[in-house]
Amino acid sequence: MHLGRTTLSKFLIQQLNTRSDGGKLAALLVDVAAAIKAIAAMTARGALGASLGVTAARNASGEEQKPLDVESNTALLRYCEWGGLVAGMASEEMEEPYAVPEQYQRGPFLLIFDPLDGSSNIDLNVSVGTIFSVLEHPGEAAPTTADFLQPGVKQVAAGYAIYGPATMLVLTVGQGTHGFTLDREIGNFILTHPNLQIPADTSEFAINTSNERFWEPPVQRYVEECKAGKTGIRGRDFNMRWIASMVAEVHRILVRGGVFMYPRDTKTPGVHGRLRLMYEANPIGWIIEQAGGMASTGRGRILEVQPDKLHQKIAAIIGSKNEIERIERYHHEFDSGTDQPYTSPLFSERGLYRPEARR
Ligand code: AFP
Repeated sequence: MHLGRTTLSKFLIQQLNTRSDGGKLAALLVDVAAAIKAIAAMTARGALGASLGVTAARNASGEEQKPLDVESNTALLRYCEWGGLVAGMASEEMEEPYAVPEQYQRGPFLLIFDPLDGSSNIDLNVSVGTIFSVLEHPGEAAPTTADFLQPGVKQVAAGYAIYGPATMLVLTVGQGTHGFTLDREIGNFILTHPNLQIPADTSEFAINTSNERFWEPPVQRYVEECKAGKTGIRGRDFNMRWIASMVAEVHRILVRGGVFMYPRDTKTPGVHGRLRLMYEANPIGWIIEQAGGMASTGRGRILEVQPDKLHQKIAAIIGSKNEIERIERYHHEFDSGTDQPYTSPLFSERGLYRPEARR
């Protein structure tokens, strides 16, 4: 066993030593990591645990809750509420923010999380994850919902865990994106992937193509061009992957490049995307940016979007820089009516996106 390895706590102490509240932020991230280890143990039991199937409950977005969604949520609350580090927490699985119980001290941070992302995969033994984001609490009193509604540029830490063949924790505190692997024998996260960098170009994309008819034309155009491969204007073949677990998708992109899209669509009237701004898009967006990639709605930087609701959904197009710039250009050309003629049926005379239907 190599004893000189960098553990998560050592790494955080070194990275955060210039912040006046760096010790507290490091301690909070160590608590989050402890919750993640507990969730890793629960998910690893698979069918041997009693946590597969669904509960009768639904979350704030009306989706079925699995027992492991609820247990992972509870793990994060219990591990992080007691230490005087958070003023409150908000979760994809809870309608309202969670106030720190009276017996504990309130701390300077707000913790936001999706306790088990990709939970539709749990029963299939496919990778799932946890996503989290840390903000400063702007006040002294118990936080209100409004205190949580800060744009992603205000995050002071963000990360995700992936429960795959190995459990990994990937995080940023604004000085690059770094990956840690859980050493199960000693119970520590060890720095194994320092300074992850996403290649600027890629030939791989991830999107749920069953939604194709609901996409906007710029996304239609991009995907059509990728699918045309060598025979089209891109002049090279692309590959496509879809795991239905954003964390697993993003992890692949961090390691070998790619584009992940859950774009704006017309599937559910009035809802402009599938992913949650505060629980998924902001933390993942910052991690991607810190690794040299981009995170966009198609029309601008995700991290600059001012949230107006805790459970707000948003379009997310993230990954390799040159590809995201191209997709943003396609949106701009579409919005300004300067895009090229396109043969998709959606553009036909009776199509959904006739020129006069454009905003
Ligand atoms: P769940 O956590 O409810 O499974 O949602 C996962 C997710 O938000 C994201 O991780 C996936 O990319 C996306 O949903 C998958 O959605 P599809 O149902 O369109 O495959």
